[in-house]
Amino acid sequence: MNMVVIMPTYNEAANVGPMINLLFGEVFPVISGADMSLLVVDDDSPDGTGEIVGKMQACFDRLYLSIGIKTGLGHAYVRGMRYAMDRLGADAVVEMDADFQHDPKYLIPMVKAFAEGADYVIGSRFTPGGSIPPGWAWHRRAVSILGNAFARRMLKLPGIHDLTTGFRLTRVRGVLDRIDLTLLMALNRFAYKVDLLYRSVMLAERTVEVPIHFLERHDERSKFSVQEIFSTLKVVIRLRFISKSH
Ligand SMILES: Nc1nc2c(ncn2[C@@H]2O[C@H](COP(=O)(O)OP(=O)(O)OP(=O)(O)O)[C@@H](O)[C@H]2O)c(=O)[nH]1
Ligand SMILES: [Mg+2]
Repeated sequence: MNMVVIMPTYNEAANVGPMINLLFGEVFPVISGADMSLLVVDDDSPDGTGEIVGKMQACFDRLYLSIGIKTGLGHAYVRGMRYAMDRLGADAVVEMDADFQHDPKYLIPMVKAFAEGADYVIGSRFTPGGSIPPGWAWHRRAVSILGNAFARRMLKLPGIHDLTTGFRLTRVRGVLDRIDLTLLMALNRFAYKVDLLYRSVMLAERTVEVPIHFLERHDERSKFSVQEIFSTLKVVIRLRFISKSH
């Protein structure tokens, strides 16, 4: 069983090396029942992230690199998902950040849930046992909590507590291979995530949430923006109308 962790990077020179070493050194070896690969999807980062990964490929057979131009996070994921399905023969893919906000240790319960029959596994910050960073300012916490509650109601997914998380595992056959990735909304932004989640949940026979503690970024640079919030709300509202008309 071929599992490909897809990790988009843009200016992650400080994080990507330690992340690759942690995954191949400590996490992948303790995962049984899946052959784990890592695909870094870099958008020609000016800080040399791609070169670091390129050099490390000499040490790790199952480390892959796709370099492209920067057109936004969703497009990077689409490129990575195509690569994983078409060239690496992935049976499942994982979406995961490179900046240590997603603790790689959660891959272990996520792959386990998949091995036990889940088609879609959500690394959830809002399910009991999960959390958002306690250091986040109140307004950022409020946006995250209220935004999720709104999306959950609008999309009528009461059983799903985290619709905007970036840490997810998807079965290829029957789920990812049935989604036309080019049609996803807001691929130039983070907002594509809620569209992809909605479609995946609709296609998956079994969706499971695994609680995660979402960590603070390693450096304190943050791209949290009002534009991203509005873009996500817009996608949720459009999805609601699309689902109604069916
Ligand atoms: N290839 C690619 N990767 C990206 C792009 N934008 C973000 N990323 C990567 O996607 C992951 C998530 O992006 P972040 O910038 O950490 O987003 P975030 O966690 O919502 O925001 P922060 O609070 O800034 O960490 C990281 O691994 C980034 O390096 C992009 O346009 N292209
Ligand atoms: Mg981040």
